[in-house]
Amino acid sequence: GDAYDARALQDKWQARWAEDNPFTASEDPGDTRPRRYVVDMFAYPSGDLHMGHAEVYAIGDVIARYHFQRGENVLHPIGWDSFGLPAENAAIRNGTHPAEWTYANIETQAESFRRYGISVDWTRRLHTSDPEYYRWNQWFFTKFFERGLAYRKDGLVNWCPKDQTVLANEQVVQGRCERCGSEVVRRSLNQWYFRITDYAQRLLDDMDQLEGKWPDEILTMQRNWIGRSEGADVRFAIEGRDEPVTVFTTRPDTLYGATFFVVAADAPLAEELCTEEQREAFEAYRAQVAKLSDIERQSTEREKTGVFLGRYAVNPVNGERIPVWAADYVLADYGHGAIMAVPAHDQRDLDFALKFGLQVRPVVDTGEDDPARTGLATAGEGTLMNSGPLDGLSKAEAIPRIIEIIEERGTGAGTINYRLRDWLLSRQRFWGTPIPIVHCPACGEVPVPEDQLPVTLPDDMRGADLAPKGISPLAANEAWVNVDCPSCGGPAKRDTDTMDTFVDSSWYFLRYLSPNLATAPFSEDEVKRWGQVDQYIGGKEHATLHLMYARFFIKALHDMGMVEFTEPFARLLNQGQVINRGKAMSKSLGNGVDLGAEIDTYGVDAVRLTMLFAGPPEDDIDWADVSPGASLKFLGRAFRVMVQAGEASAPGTDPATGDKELRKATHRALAEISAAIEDHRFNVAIARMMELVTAARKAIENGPGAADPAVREAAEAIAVTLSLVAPYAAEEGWERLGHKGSVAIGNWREPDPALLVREEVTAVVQVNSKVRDKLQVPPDIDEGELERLALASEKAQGFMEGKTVRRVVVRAPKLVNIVVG
Ligand code: ANZ
Ligand code: ZN
Repeated sequence: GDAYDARALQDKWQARWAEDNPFTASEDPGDTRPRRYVVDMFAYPSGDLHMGHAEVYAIGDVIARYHFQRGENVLHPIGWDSFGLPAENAAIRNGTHPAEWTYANIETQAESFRRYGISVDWTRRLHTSDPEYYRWNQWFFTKFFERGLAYRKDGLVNWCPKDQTVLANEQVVQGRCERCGSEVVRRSLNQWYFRITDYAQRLLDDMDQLEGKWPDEILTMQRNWIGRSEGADVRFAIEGRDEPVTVFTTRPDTLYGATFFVVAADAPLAEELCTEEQREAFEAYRAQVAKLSDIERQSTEREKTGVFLGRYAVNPVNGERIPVWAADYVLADYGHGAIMAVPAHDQRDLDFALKFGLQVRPVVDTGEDDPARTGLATAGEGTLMNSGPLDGLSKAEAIPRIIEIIEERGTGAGTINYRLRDWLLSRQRFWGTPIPIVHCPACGEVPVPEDQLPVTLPDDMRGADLAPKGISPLAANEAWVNVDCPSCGGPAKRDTDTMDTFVDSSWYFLRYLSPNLATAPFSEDEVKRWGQVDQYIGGKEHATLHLMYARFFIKALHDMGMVEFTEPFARLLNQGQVINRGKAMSKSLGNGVDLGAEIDTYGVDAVRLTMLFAGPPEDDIDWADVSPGASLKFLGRAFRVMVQAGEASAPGTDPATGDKELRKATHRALAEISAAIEDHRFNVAIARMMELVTAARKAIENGPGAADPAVREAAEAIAVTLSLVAPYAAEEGWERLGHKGSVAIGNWREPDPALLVREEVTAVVQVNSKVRDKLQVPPDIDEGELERLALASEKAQGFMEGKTVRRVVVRAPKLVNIVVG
């Protein structure tokens, strides 16, 4: 039939693509075509693909297909991030092994990806839960361990009471578990970490490479997360204690204004410093603090609380005794967990001082009113006072001066502090990469030697065996846990924790380059050839998680001499969310939209086109505001143009003799579509495709007719450009136009510059019906634009001075009459 039949085309072309594999990247080192590496963030296999997947993969696919069309050697792989809690929770519910749920879902998603027409290289498919993959997580771990980048320590960790596992700081969102939303509590545990803090400064500095190529928003979030602060460490002697206590301050210039000292109430130091007289009050306070969630503690609204510890600290510059308090607004795990309080210039300290009647001493004259009276700390620029040798200096002069002084006296030093914490790696769950360490009573922590990797997960555990217990379920599997020490051969035990799954996703884009390599995580030669990921596409929810971890990983691999570059992703595009009726889709709101149902109703092409036409890719798409039905109608019109042109002429027809107007429209569309795609303005590109279809229809129906060579040229341009967004309609249209093989590869057309030149016409500008200026304008200028140009004309303005514009008559493109009075 001549009508566009989405479903029939999907079946036909899926089978063809499966047979021909047109999207397989060339591995031939002699292939001189430019290489292009496009990666979509891989999928977590939780059920079938949903609307969010449909959007991100539609976007990645336009980009990949554009480069395929340009004749480049494109690598556009696919994989699954297939370890993680949902699989394990499903296994516990169903009495099964997590692998069953995981691999069944992967197959379902793989089918859906094929149906969705994504231009991927299926030969490189990977799953992170395959031992062939995760053995390399273990290999990296042992290399990091050797380099001191992986280490174990006791510490207060974030604990999710529901998932019964620890969480990295990055996985705690406003005090809640990023996955399940439970309120996170603190626990002291011995855990494995990656020393990402060693890279804090490089993570900041290398953002220079990403400026303008990653969204500003992500760079800002990463900068804030790393949280670099310049300042000083200052050591305060504590009466009755041998060791001084160090505080970190960003305002060492205010040292003379420190009137009290505060220790985090939940830090061991507070307990230690508390005197016997104050013990009871302190214990009561600490119990009260322990009950608060992190959300409450971090609230600035809440009134300040605290307790005097009965002891005094000594200011190292003036010998002044200041009282030591414990409070919850000082955090145990930032800086040194203790502060010098300068209430005149720090609002938190001022609130505290006013509540507890502590002294407020301004040391910077900012010209503002006394903070003790106004309740407002003064943080601005000013001149130092009450500060001995600093008096009269500006803040900028005083900071280096006081640092000099404390360094000379040996009571402190200038320093840089980062908010970033080390990456907490251990998880007390089953479905992840086992940490490849053996604990030996004689040898300590022994990494599993390379020839004994992978340490595979046992396959004899299912259902209730996996239930969360606060320690890893693996600990109960004696056959698995008990091993011979790889070093001394004596009886030893495996580490029973598994790795955070963000380890898996930190390097998968390197594995795609040589997915079956059995001797190394990736081929260094292939990495040299392909280089960085040219374009990465995914959600901004990963700003301080995956995107930070992957950056760290690549720097560590760079330092190990394994990769030449220092940043994984040259360019990053964050898509918005697909929402419905103004809200994120959710079961509880009942506003979910089922991708499969949309595809059944409108077809893949129309759903993809709708996603991309809705707006710029970084904006959210409200599915209630878009019209897949209209997309389907457009595809029907586009298809008909291709069919009609195909029936009326044959491939190879010279377009030179064709209708000039249509030829110009075609070449302009080609130029504008290229520019829009490169700019990631896919909606604009589609609007141009729509205009081209309209122009071609006009030429067929009211112009030179379907047999005109310009109609064929336009129809072929429609097939080629449409293939980026609606591959099924485009493939079939291309075939109907008489071509053999897929339209998708190497068919992009460069516009003919001669056909891009725009003609101009003369527009007359009148003021009160007298001609005052003449403008050269394009013949298709719209009225608003012409009116704007006329009103901006200096000559016309000379006759409008002091008068009011009453009315503007616009006859585009020839005439504008400005009526003034
Ligand atoms: C004295 C002072 C005077 C401060 C002043 C600020 C203004 P950022 O910029 O976030 O690094 N501080 C240090 N450790 C803390 C902790 N564990 N919990 C809560 N607050 C802590 O903040 C550094 C400033 O936050 C430090 O500088 C310290 O207060 C406080 F006019 O020291 B300041
Ligand atoms: Zn041993």
